[in-house]
Amino acid sequence: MESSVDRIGDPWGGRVPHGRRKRWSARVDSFLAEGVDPAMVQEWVQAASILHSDGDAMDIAVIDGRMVGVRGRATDRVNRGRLGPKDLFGWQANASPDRLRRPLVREGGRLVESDWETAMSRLVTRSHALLDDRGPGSIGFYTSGQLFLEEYYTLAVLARAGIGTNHLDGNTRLCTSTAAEALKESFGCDGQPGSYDDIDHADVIALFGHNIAETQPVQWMRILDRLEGTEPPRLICVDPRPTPVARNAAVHLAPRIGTNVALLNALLHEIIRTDRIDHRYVDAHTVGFEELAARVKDCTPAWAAGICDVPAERIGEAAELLGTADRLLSTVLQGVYQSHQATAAAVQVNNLHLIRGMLGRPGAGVLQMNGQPTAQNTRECGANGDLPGFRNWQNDAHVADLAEVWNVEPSTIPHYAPPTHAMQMFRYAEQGSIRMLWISGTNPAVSLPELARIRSILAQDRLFVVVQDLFLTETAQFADVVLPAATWGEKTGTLTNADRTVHLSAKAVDPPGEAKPDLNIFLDYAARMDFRDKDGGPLISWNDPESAFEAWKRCSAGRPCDYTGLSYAKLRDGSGIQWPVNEQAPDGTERLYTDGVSWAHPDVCENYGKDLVTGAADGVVEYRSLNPDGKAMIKAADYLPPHEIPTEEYPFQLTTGRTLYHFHSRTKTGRAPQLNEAAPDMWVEVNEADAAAQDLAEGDLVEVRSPRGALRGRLRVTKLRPGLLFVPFHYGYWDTPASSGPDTTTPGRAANETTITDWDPASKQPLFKTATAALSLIERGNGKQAPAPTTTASAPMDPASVPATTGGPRAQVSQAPDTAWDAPGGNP
Ligand SMILES: Nc1nc2c(c(=O)[nH]1)N[C@H]1C(S)=C(S)[C@@H](COP(=O)(O)OP(=O)(O)OC[C@H]3O[C@@H](n4cnc5c(=O)[nH]c(N)nc54)[C@H](O)[C@@H]3O)O[C@H]1N2
Ligand SMILES: Nc1nc2c(c(=O)[nH]1)N[C@H]1C(S)=C(S)[C@@H](COP(=O)(O)OP(=O)(O)OC[C@H]3O[C@@H](n4cnc5c(=O)[nH]c(N)nc54)[C@H](O)[C@@H]3O)O[C@H]1N2
Ligand SMILES: [Mo]
Repeated sequence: MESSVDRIGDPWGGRVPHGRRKRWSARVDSFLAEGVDPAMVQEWVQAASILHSDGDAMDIAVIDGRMVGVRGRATDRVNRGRLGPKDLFGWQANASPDRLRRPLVREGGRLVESDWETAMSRLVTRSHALLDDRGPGSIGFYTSGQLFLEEYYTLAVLARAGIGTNHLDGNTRLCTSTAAEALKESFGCDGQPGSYDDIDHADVIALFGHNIAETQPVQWMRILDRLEGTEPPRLICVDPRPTPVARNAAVHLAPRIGTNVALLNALLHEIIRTDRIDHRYVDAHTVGFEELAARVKDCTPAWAAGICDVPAERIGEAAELLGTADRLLSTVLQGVYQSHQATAAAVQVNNLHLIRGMLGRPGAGVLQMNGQPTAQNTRECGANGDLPGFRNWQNDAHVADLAEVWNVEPSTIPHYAPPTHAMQMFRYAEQGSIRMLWISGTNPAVSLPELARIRSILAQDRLFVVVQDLFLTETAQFADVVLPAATWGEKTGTLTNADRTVHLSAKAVDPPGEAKPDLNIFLDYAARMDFRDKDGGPLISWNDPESAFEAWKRCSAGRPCDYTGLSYAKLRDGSGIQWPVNEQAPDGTERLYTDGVSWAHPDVCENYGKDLVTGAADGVVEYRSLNPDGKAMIKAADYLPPHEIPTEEYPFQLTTGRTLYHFHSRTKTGRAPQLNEAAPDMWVEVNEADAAAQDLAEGDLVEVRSPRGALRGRLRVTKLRPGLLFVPFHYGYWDTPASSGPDTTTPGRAANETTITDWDPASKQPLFKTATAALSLIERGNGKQAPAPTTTASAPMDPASVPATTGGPRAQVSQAPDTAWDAPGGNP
């Protein structure tokens, strides 16, 4: 039966019970603009979501060249037609009147409208001047996890072989560099072992620092459906906040932030103590077990309880579930990745699976999650700190192979040092060795830590800043040249989600004004710079998305992320397909490591591993002696306390993160009315006991001050762990008039005013989750409420005290079963 549901008030829609090992039923969610009914739609254009890493497949409705709505794709393996609130409503931002329509250039200190010829020639003139005077190391590129594969690949070729700079990284550094690093440390190579379909089979699902209900809502719908079906899974949630995941968990552990390694070591201790080990798997497929067993020998639950402030019995219960699971699925995300021992902790989750032999079978898998929709592609294509195709920069044969693909000399490709990570690029810009920074598809003036410092870096006269975006963002206001980009729905490309599913997302409508796809901008730059290969031919010979995809396929051939069996034709119409796709696996590969680990061999592996404490890279000799046969590597790590611990001046721990209705700096979700109104402004979450101790109440305007800076927001009293403050990071400066530049005099509301310039030593991912702060009252709320949703982790302590978050009539979404899919023998 088709139904209509307020998907702001009820973000996950209704439940359809989903039995273990059964096929997940389809439900087609659709939302059309007011006054539009499906019969009026002239065209449905195939796409996939770009507001998280789920890769939910959908079609865009078009009337007279305008987007008028979206509908989930029932045939797709990822979402079976379901969509989350951001996907249902977020597309409206495309048509926002304040989209950038023309390039801007800085004249006399101000940004003024210009044209492509002027803007691009400024860029090219500056590039040539810097190359002549200071060399390729003076130019840096900071890109995204939100463009398309074709765009990253083109950027990687032009930056690494065209300019010849080592300074190319993505905001994926802030996002999933730990996922990549943890996979490299354990399996020798990036590449997600598990599959979303593991949710259908698992009997225990453990979520480590991952609020999947709010950040991948469609996979949460799948878990919720299973909780109502036969043989429901038991959930373990490790999160200091009362997230929807925590509320549905069989065991909820709410540790002190920054103590994940202690907790994981205790869980490993218990599993080893009780000998819940798959010894055959360990012997056949791994190295390093003895070392792990020795290192966690004293890490008892009682020991960890003291560090994590979690009852030892709860740790025991969690260990019991993990140890007795018959199919265990674990997911890991930012509560682990954005802390000081990020890689060390993420690797312990891999260890849990290795010692229990829980890999490569339905329901037995690890999801070292991605966050951004195309972060996987940034990593594969080498637009982050790796060489394209997961090639190893320390392996000369890999560099030579890449040089052959590009028809350049190996010496053209910088590989004398590890590729520069984003935090280091900003350091170089601060110190003056990077003089041009080209920022595409990311908003660092909101998303990087310690914003006062970031502003001062971007504001320097000597730094030439290029910003390629849809809007005049906080970052664009610092630019010397602003390039207007087309986005999702206005350009064609492919994207790969967190479980390696590749989707095609096609152009549905024209971009506004003179805005251009990022691919065309990069191609135009490469042509103007006249980059050549070693025979004098053009370095970049492709000219549109499909030819770029074909070029990438050649680069991926024989590599773990092999795309050679894919084509645009194959990706059209049906479902997304999981890489590797090649002659051996023409229909894709559901799970990696079904028969031991395949890419850890010293000749094949993506890196030779790092010291988890110092981050120092190992060399090939050490690697060969540790792992001559290319098995999975069990790496132990001792717990180290967080770098900042509460003091009298800063008595709280402070963590930051997301809410269901907004995406990052809200350039899209803040412009979709249903989403914006569900969480319109900054708030601060505090535990009821802490609020009472400071005589604070819901709605009070408070200041959160850290050693770096301060922010203000209204107080929300919740059940998060005592001693902790949580703030969302979605909100940029106070109302900043676009023309007058950032207002840095009033206290900010951005979370990153308070965060620290510090990173995990192995993955270089910054620490957004572990700071300290003081909390003080600015102004009594007098009946006001925090602008925080009630449907999420920020639900108020007393539900009756605050009106429930609802979307009203304009948030009504149609939900319809798909009988063709659900019929016996229907689409498999
Ligand atoms: N609605 C929405 N969805 C999104 C996004 C978005 O902006 N909005 N962004 C996408 C992107 S790019 C990403 S990376 C993902 C992120 O997805 P998540 O990682 O699920 O989101 P976060 O809110 O950053 O952090 C998750 C949880 O970590 C917990 N946490 C904090 N400190 C610790 C700790 O020390 N230990 C543990 N175990 N947990 C801790 C927080 O309480 C929080 O609930 O979401 C993706 N999906
Ligand atoms: N305190 C704190 N800080 C965090 C985090 C946290 O949990 N806490 N999380 C971190 C994480 S995981 C992430 S992923 C980052 C995200 O941080 P950012 O990447 O800075 O966040 P977005 O707002 O998504 O910025 C993307 C920009 O790209 C633009 N854009 C969208 N589509 C396109 C396109 O097709 N082409 C171009 N050229 N531009 C486009 C958007 O308008 C927007 O300005 O934030 C990080 N920062
Ligand atoms: Mo992210």
